[in-house]
Amino acid sequence: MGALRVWFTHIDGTRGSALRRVGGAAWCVSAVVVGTAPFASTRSADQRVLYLVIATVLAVIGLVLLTSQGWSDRWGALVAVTVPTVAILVLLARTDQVGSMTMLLAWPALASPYFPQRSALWGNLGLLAGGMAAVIVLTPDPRVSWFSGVVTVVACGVCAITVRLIAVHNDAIVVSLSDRAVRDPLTGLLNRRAFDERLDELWAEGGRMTVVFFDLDHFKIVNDTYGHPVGDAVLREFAKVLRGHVRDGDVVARTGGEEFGVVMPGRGDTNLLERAQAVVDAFAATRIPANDLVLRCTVSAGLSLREDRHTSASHLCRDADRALYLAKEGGRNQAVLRDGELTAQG
Ligand code: GH3
Ligand code: MG
Ligand code: MG
Repeated sequence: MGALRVWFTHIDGTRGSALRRVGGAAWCVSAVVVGTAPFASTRSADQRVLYLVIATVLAVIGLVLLTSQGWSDRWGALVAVTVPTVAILVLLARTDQVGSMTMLLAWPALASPYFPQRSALWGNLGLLAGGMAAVIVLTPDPRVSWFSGVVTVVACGVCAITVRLIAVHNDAIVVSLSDRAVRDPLTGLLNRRAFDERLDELWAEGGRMTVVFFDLDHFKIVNDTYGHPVGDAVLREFAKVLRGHVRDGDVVARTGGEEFGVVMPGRGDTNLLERAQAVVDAFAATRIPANDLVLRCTVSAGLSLREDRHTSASHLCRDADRALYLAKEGGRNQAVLRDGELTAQG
């Protein structure tokens, strides 16, 4: 059970790796069953060889699905889909015991949806259709007909396409769930938890960084005067302004009700105070339509640059908080930088 939980909790990226691992394990278990079963019953030597070949094919697919995380998908698909398909087709073309063995082609066909490129699926179905036509012409087994060939190709196609649709749906759910876990639904910015996590990561990297906290001014009055929905519109508007002023790599979050945080990694020497003040000024100049009115609101900001005296990320944040407090005390609608023991105002 523990191992199963580990599989499912490590779902990441497209074509969920958990799905791939479950599929891989199923293939390997099937390989063991198919490889050993004929020896526990009365089978001819020829049939036992056939079953062993089939078990090998299943084991190859299973092992590739389990271990190909680091491989390029192209190679994974080649080994888990194309090679077994060709191997089975050659086997079918040469034996007079085809019977229901054509259904073996379903195994690599079912492996194809685990690989993101569509060519793994469509290419394999094309190979399968052409290969089956060749098998029908070449096989010494008179029981193999065009009808059974068409049924095989259609059945494999339907199974593979169904699994692919499920996998794509699964990917979409995983992406949306992981996105929802880190985003604030009102503004679309990162939430507090994601902010703290990114802050800790950047702190651990050890480089230069600056934390800025923004807090809307007298926001309670906005809510009390115009109502909560108008307050929400103001929050969304500020998020828009903030987004317009950050650079790639900055971490931007709504850290609380009307509080926002930005972590700017790797920039300690540029005009940080001016940049924060630019956000403050842009917001003060923004006309926010609300019901029949147009509102103007302001925001205060506090900044702190990482310095040697900072012992932790929360120490750095405390300094940014302190600067924000000074900005409020100094009359609001301004940015204040906490720099060592000195405090400069923008
Ligand atoms: P200051 O200038 O000192 O920051 O004053 P303030 O009124 O902005 O601060 P205060 O902490 O007194 O009020 C914050 C308000 O933010 C209170 C709360 O109703 C409001 N708020 C918190 N979350 C939300 C939200 O999601 N939507 C709306 N509309 N209001 C919110
Ligand atoms: Mg506040
Ligand atoms: Mg406030």
